[in-house]
Amino acid sequence: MTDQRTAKPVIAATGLFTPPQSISNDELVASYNLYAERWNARHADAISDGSIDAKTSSSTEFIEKASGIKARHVMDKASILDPEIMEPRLPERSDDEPSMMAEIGVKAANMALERAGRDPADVDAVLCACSNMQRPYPAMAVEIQDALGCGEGFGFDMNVACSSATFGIQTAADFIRAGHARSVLVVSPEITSGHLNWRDRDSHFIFGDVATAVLVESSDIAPADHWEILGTRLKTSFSNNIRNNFGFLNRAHPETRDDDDKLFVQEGRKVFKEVVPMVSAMIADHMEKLDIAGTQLRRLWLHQANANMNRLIAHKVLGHEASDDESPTVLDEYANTSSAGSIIAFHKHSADLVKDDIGLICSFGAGYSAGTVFIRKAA
Ligand code: CO8
Repeated sequence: MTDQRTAKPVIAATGLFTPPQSISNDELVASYNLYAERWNARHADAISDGSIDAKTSSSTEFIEKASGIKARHVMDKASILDPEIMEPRLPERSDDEPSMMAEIGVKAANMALERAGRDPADVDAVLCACSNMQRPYPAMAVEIQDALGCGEGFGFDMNVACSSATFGIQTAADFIRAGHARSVLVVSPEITSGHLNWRDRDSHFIFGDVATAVLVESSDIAPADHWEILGTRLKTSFSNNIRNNFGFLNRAHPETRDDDDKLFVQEGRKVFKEVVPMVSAMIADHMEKLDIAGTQLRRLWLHQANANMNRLIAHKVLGHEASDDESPTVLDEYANTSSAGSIIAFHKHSADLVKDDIGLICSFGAGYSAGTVFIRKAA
């Protein structure tokens, strides 16, 4: 077993699964505007007597300017874009088949394991850390553990919305520090398209589907080319400004059941205003604790919700306007992928860093919740 005096948690490798289908802003807006036009025609009388408001059009220019999002990957493009459907259509699978979330999680996990040269049988624990679970039980993590062939160990699901992956990394690091595990997979399959209201102009552009995996290991078994975890910190503070009321008790009050309001809703502007200072202060505090100055930070892999939020946070942390190299974005291609966003940014934009470079993985979102993970390249 691990010598607890010397074992340190590290990031050994990451993996990414990107769904092949993608929707551009122009395609999304065309579909929404056709839906809105047909809806207005169907409700013409009520609109003209003033009892309901007409739906106004969405716009590519607004989306790009307000969020930085240009496209999003999805598991099923055709049905989302069909103005008569506007939901993904993912055929139900039998209990003997892999569930869709497990399937894409396994793809990302296998990439992380291959990159680390790790035999799945040597993984001690699997955490499925994401915003929406496909079912309550058996846990998605246990299915992933089985599908990967992870031998004897344990797995469980955890949900802290957009912060799930960083909360998972700290949990994995704590298992390693305590000697409970030496190799832990944190898997974040996000099928956000299933919980997004594609008929809501305010939010229809925000999310995309993806899966990521982070292999957190004890330094004594990790490949030489790893990232030391210098420190992790988590924070939550209750807010109703980002909410999803989907739940098993909804069937107990069918009279108020309405598909549209049991999906993702948010007060985007309030979130923006409240979360930017909260996260900036949290990062500054954690840096002080770790004795890291802004000038020492080579790169920030921030949560991917909004390009303008990231610009403000990065400016505060670094003390100057961040370049794309210092604070890379994946919003243009992936949109907001909830817990996976900062991990995609790290996965795609970390290979060029060199020994002793220091960076920050940071996520934030519903709860509110936020997590910071400072790392240093070991070789
Ligand atoms: N097209 C054209 N105009 C629009 C559109 C549109 N699609 N949408 C809104 N507008 C209009 C509004 O009507 C408004 O018009 P007016 O000024 O006349 O009233 C105007 O544009 C401005 O609207 P907003 O104030 O809403 O616009 P913002 O500049 O604030 O931008 C954003 C909206 C992009 C949503 C922005 O507020 C934002 O990104 N905020 C941060 C949100 C955030 O970080 N949220 C985190 C959510 S993720 C999370 O934690 C939970 C994950 C759960 C996953 C669930 C999967 C579904």
